[in-house]
Amino acid sequence: MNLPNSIRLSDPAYPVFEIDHPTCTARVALHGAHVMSWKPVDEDEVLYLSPDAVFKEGKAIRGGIPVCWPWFNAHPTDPEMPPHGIARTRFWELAEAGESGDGVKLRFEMSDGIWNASLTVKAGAELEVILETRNPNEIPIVVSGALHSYFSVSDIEQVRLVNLEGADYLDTVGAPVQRIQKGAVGFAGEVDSIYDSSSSVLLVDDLSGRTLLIEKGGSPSTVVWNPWAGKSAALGDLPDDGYLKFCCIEAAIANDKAVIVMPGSSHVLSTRISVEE
Ligand code: TA6
Repeated sequence: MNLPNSIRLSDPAYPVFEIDHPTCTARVALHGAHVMSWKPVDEDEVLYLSPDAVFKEGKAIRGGIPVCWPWFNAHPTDPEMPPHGIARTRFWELAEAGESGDGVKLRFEMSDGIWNASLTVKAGAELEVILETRNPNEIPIVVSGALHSYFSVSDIEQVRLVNLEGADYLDTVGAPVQRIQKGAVGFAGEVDSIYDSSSSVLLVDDLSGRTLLIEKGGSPSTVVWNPWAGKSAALGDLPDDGYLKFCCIEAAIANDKAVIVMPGSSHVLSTRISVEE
C-alpha cells in the first residue's frame, strides 16, 4: 500500500509507522497495532514507553497503548489463554493509511476464529484510538478489553487524576475490595483499580504544568494502574524505577461489564487524548 508523505515505514522486519506531520510526530507498530509514541507539536511526549520494552512477536510492548482484546486480564474461563487477550502480541494487517490537514489516519485489521476487529489510530493535535469489535458469526460473542494507555508523568507521587470522585471501584491490590473513590486519585504505592465509570479523566501533572484530558467511548470501566517499586522490579521489561515515570489510565470494559455483541453487529471502544491548555 502506498503511504502518504507524512508516514514512513521503518525496518520491514519489524514494521513501525513513523509519522511526521505538521500537527504531531507519532510511532505505531504493526505488532499489536500499538501506538508507541505521540508528541503533539510544541508539546513533550505524552506516552511512556519502557526503555526495556521487548519488540518481538508473542510478547506485548511495555508502554504506549497496548490493545487488550478480546478479553481484559485473565481469560474468563480458560487459564491457559494469555492475559489481556490475543491482540497485543501479534502482527495486525494495515488496511488504510491517509493524511489530511488535521493529521494522519491508520487502520489495522485482525481476525482469528470468531474474533474480528479493526483498530483505527488518528494522530494529530489529538490522539484517537478506536477499536471496533465486529461479529460476523452466527452466534453472539462476549467481549471485554482495554486501551491500556501508559502516560508519561514527571513524578508519579505528584500527579492526580480528577473526575473519578464518587465512583465505585474494585481495588485489586491484595485481596480485591470494593471501595468508593474519595477526592482525586493520587499515587503513594501500588495502584490497580477498576472503576465503574464511563466519564473522561484529567491527568494533572503540576510539576510539568501539563494536564491531559482522556476521553472514552463504549467504555464502562476505567482502569488505573501503577506497579510501584516491587512489581516494577519484578517486570523484566521495565526499569526498577520505571514506575516513577508513568501511570496507566485505561479505557476499559472489565469483569462484569463485558459486552455481548450480537451476530452482524459491532461494538466500539475508543479513547481520545488531548493536552489541555
Ligand atoms: O490493567 C491493569 C493490569 O491488568 C494490572 O493488573 C497489571 O498486571 C497490568 O495490567 C499489566 O499487565 P501485563 O500483562 O501487561 O503485565
